[in-house]
Amino acid sequence: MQRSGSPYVLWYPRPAAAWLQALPVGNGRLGAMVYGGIDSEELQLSQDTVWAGGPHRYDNPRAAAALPRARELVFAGEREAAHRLLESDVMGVPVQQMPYQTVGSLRLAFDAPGGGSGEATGYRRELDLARAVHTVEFVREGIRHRREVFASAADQVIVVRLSADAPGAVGFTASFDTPMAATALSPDGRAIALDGRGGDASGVAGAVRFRALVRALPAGGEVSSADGVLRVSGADAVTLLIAVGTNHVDWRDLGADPAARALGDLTEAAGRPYPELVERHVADHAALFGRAALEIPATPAAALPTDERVAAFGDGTADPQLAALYFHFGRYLLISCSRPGTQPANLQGLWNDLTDPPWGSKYTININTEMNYWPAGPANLLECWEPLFALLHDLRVTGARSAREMYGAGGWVAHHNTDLWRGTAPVDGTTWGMWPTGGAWLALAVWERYRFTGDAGRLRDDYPVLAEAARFFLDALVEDPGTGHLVTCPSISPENEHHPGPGGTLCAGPTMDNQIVRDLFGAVDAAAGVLGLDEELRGLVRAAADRLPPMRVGSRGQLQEWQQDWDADAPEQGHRHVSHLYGLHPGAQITRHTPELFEAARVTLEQRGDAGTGWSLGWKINFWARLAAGDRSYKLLTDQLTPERTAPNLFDLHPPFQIDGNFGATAGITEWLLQSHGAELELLPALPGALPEGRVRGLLARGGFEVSLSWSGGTLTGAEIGSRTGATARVRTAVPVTVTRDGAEVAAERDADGVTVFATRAGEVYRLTPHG
Ligand code: FUC
Repeated sequence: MQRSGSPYVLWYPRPAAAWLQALPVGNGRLGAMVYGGIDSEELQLSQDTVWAGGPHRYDNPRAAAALPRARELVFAGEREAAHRLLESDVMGVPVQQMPYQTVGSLRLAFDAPGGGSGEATGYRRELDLARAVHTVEFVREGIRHRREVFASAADQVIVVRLSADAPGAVGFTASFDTPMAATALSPDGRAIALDGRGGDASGVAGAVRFRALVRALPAGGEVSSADGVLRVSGADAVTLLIAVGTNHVDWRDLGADPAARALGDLTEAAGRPYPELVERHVADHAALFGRAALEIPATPAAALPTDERVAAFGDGTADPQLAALYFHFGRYLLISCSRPGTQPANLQGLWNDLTDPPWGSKYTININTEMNYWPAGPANLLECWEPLFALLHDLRVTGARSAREMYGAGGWVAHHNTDLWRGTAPVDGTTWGMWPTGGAWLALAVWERYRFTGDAGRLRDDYPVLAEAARFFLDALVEDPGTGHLVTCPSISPENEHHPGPGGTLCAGPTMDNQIVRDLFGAVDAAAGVLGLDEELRGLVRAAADRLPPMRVGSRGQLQEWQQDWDADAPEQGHRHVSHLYGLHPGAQITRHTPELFEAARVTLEQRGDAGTGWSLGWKINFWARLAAGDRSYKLLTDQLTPERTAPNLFDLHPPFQIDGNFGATAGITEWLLQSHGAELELLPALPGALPEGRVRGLLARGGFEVSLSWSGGTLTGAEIGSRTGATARVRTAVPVTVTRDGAEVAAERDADGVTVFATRAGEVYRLTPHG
C-alpha cells in the first residue's frame, strides 16, 4: 500500500457504493470499475469494441442535391428554411450514430470464514497510479485479506488476486450480470463465460458479438463451475483471469471469433505465475507513467481520503498538492484507456456501465475527442496518442465518401461526431451536426505530433490524412457573396446560437472554421515542405489561406465568434463552447505577438464567465494559461475540483461523467509550467500563486525537447532541457539564465525580450541556472 498523502494514490476508507465511487483500471482495450467490497466485489467490465449497431454508412443520398440550396438560404439569412432543408435532406440516416455499450459485471460473493460475519476493521482501498494496481485490505475474524486488481496491457487480461494470511480462507462464488442480450455458461470446470451481442439502435441491427471469459487459478482448495456460476472454496489464494474477445476487426469487418480471442488471451496469461503477471504489468505501465512527474509539497490536508480532499479543496491553497494528484490521475487515465492498437478514448474514455450512455459515449469531435488527447504531447505520452491516428486513417476512407457524395468534393470530411463505424455524415440535428470542420481539427494532430517529435518518417505516413483533409476544403469552401472571402457554408460555431429559434446556429465562415482551416492549410504547406512533396498543393493552400476571413474584434471589444458582430445578442452569453478561442488554444494564431487579438480573447473570456460544464472549465484552464493568467487559470481548476464537477473517484463531471474534463485540466496544468506553441519554449509562463514551490519532470515541448524544471518562491530555480532533434533552443524565462552542458558553459544569448537562444545537439541535456 502507498502512504496516504502520496501524489500517486487515490484512497478511501470504505468500499464504493456507486459507480462514480468505484475506481478505474484499464489496458486500453479492456477496462473495469472496481468497487472494493468486503462481502462481495463487483468488477464492472467494458471492452472498447462493444458498440451497438454494425458496419453502416450514415450519408444522406439527398444531401448533394440539397446543399447548394441550403447555402443560398444561409447567405440570404433565411435560417429557418435552411434549417428545414438540412434536417430533411442532409442529416445522416439514421440521424443518431451508434452508442458504446457495456459488457456487464463480474460479481463475487465471498464466503464468510467460519460462517461468521464479524466486523471488518482496518479497511482501505486504493488505486496506486504509479503501478496501476487497485488494492483492498481489511481484517476480519483475525484474518487479513488482501485483494489486488489490475488490467494488464502486457498480457491482455484483467487479473484479480484474492489472498488472506490464513490458509484456506478464500472462498467465493463468481457470476456475470449484464443488461446486454447475453447468455452465461460454464465452458469448463474452472471457468465461466458470457456470450453477448451489441444492441440494435435506430434501426441498425446489433452485429458485435463478444465473449467475456473468467478462469480461476486457486492455490489449494477446490474449484468447480456449472451453469455460469464459478465456485471456489477453501483456497489459500486465488488468481482470476478475465479476458474479453469480440468479432470486431475494423469498421467494416466483424469477422473475428470472440471465443477464440478470449481463450487465446486467457491461455497465454495463464501460463505465467501471478508474480510474473504483476511484474510484467507494472513494468509496462511504469515505462509510460514514470516519464513525467509533478511534485508539489504536501500539506496536512493531503492525508485525507481522496473524495474528502475534493470536498475540502476550496480555493486550493490548503491542499495545492491535489493538483499534482489530478495531473498524475489524468496521465494514468490516458495510459489506461488509449494504447497502440486500441480504440481511441471515447467520451468516457473506456469505462461505461450503460447500454445507452450519455451522448452514446462516442467521439464528439467538435471539442471532446481533441481535448482527450491534449495531454499526449506535453505530458509525454506519445504512444497513447496512436489510436487517434488509426482513427484518422479510417476517417480518411469513410470521410472521402461523404466528401464526394454529399459535397461533390475531393479529400475527406467529418462533421461533429464519429463512432466505431467511422460515421462522417452530419448527425443529431442541424443545430449541432452541421459542422464540416471536425475532421480537419482532428487531422491537425498529424502536424502537432511532428512538432513534438520531428519524426519525418511518421509525418510521411500520416501526411495523406492532412493533405486530403485540406483538399476537401479547397473544393468545398465557397465565396461569401457579402465579403468575397472563402468560407465554410453551411456551418455553425459549435453548438452556439447567434439567433434564437430554428437555424439559429447556422452561418457561413464562423471564426473557428476560419482558424482551423487556416491552421490546416498552413500545416499542409509546412509538412509538404518538410517532405519535399506536392508543390502544386502548397500553392493552392497558400492562395486559399489568403482568402479566408480574418479574425475581427467586435463592438464590445470581444473576438467575434462569427463574421458578423452578433455576439452581444446571442441568446446564451455563458455558452460552454468558446469555439472562436481555438485560435488561442489549442491553436496559436492569438499570442502576445498579436496584442489586439490577445486582448479581445481576454475580453471574450470575461464576457463568457467562468461557469460551464467540466470540459468547458478544462478548456478555460488552458485559455487563461495561454493568457499568462496563472491565478485565474488555477481558479478554474478550483471550480472543477468540487463535488459538483468531480466525482469521488476523480472522474470529471459534465455532469454526467465525461472524461474530457480530466484530460483538458491535465493539459492545462502543463500549460502553467511550460508552453511551446510559439516558436519558443516558455518556462513557468502562468505559474499560479497557490503553487509557490515545486518541480516537474519530463514534459515535452514542440521543437523536440524534454523539459524538467523547479521553482521556489514562485521563481525558476533551475531547468534541464534535453534535446531530441538538435534544434536550436529558444527559451523564454522571467530571469536571466546561464546554460551549461556537462558542467561546461554553452554559448547562449538572451535577447531584449527575455528569450535565451542556444544551439543544441540531439541526445544532449542542457542545464539552465538563473543568475543575477
Ligand atoms: C458537445 C458538448 C456537450 C457534450 C457533448 C458530448 O456536444 O456541447 O456539452 O459534451 O459534446
